[in-house]
Amino acid sequence: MPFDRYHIIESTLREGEQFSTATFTTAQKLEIAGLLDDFGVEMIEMTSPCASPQSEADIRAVMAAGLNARILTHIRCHKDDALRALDTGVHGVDIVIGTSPLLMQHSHGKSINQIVDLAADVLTFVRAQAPDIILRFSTEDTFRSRESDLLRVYLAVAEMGLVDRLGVADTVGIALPQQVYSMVQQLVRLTGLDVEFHGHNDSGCAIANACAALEGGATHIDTTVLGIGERNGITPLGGLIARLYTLNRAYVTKYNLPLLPQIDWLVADICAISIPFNNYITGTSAFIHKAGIHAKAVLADPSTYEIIQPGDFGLVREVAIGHRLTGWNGIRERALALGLNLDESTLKAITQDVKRQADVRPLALDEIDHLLRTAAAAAVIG
Ligand code: HCA
Ligand code: CU
Repeated sequence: MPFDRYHIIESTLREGEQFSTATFTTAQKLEIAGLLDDFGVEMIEMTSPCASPQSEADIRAVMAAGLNARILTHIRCHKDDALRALDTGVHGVDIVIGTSPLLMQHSHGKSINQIVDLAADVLTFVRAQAPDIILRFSTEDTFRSRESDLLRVYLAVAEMGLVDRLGVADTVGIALPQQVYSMVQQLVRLTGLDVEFHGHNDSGCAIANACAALEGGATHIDTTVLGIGERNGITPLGGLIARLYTLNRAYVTKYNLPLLPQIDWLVADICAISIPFNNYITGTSAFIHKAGIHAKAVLADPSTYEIIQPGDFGLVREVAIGHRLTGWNGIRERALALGLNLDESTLKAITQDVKRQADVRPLALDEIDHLLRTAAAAAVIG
């Protein structure tokens, strides 16, 4: 079952570097890679050494850090690129070439037969140079490619017996989960190779598509921290974790979950962006319960309205009480937290007072505390 044996290919240092505000220094790359390694991602993908001199030096720097994660780099289907990638000593090389009519025309100008010949040439070359390297071949824009073209390329590559993994890429974020499922399932069935899914989020399906890929038999999923990448990015690491955790917590216990907030905060800080309020797990409101009905049930048993336990990620839930939707159970909980034992009618009266005042503006916690303490003092005097 793929959910039990999937690997994360964390591409913040490759796809993530293609995000509008991401320019990582060497020190930042080392910090991000180190945290991702501590979190437990199995593979870290880095920008091609052909991109710039610093990109090449950074691969060497991360390699020298001796992390547990396998370090991969991502290159075009070119022998020159492959040679430079191999020279860095990386553990794996991810090779990609466009197969959609649009990319064949505007990106590299090659026909499907030429793509197959080039793949044979480059893959044979890499394998001869580095028999033990982890080698992956991927088609770019898989979901706008003709199915017959895809099968021709993938089957030819599989028959060469040179790659460890085939990649499927939803480059423009157009695929639906059912399409991803079918494509992956077909590749697994026809080739028996490991299959990787890389999905963009232009239409909001990146997490669902990654999950569908796993259901279809994919063994590797690409993520980036907060989902950063070209345009609005790809499957976010935290979002994938949230999705898999809620299927079965056992699927994600291999990762050091309490590190996730730190990883999200670090990358947000480096990219000078804020974490969206509705982000999976680390969004500011991810564990805030507000309406009185919710508060009552959550205080009795958090699983009534929570499918993810914040404590698993080193986070805490909050029951918000200073608003007009508040209920007396939430107010009572606060009184108890302050060590105040108020009777039910007093708590209900305070609740009505909070609602009246919150109709004008929300109350801060210390204002509610003041109401509770005043009532407690009056009860003692009375
Ligand atoms: C790119 C394209 C890519 C490659 C994905 C892959 C995409 O920016 O080079 O190699 O699996 O989305 O198709 O990121
Ligand atoms: Cu991409």
